[in-house]
Amino acid sequence: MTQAFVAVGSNIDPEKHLLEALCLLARSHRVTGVSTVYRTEPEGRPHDPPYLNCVVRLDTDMEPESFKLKVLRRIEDDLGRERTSDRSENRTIDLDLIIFGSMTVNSATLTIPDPDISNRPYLALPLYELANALVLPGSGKKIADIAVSLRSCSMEPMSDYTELVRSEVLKDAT
Ligand code: PH2
Ligand code: MG
Ligand code: MG
Repeated sequence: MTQAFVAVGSNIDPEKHLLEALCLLARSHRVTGVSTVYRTEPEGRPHDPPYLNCVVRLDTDMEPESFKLKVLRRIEDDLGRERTSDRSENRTIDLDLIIFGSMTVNSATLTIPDPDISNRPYLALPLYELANALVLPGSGKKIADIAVSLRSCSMEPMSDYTELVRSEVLKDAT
């Protein structure tokens, strides 16, 4: 069993899609933690709608590549995610595998830990909330140090919505 962390993002009808995606994920996997959900400014494309972002922690028996393709990619497809050559296109849901136990992966289709953890506050701060002692496999960087270095960036916590998501997704978690 491996403990993995998945980053969740949406900027098309995000309240609906983030909750739906996590309910689907919880059908096949034990989700053991849901970070605070934040409303965040779109990174890179300032005129796009704002995002909702969070990170979830779960246990899996799968290998990282098949978890990505058979679980995360399927949920993205089910929620109508459209893929274009623009990697920052507005999206119904984005599910990124960012940490997979103590593994590092560097393949054509997957890089773990996700290099964006070091420069995207919407990844680093929720990850720190769920795993404050985490040391990133490979680089040895502490998530605590990264989170402090990125702390100034603007992210609005969505307290009520976070509680709603947790009550649906962590129902059966012990
Ligand atoms: N994802 C992107 C591009 N920009 N901005 C925010 N705030 N949140 C995201 O998840 C995000 C983004 C492409 O992956
Ligand atoms: Mg992404
Ligand atoms: Mg993605």
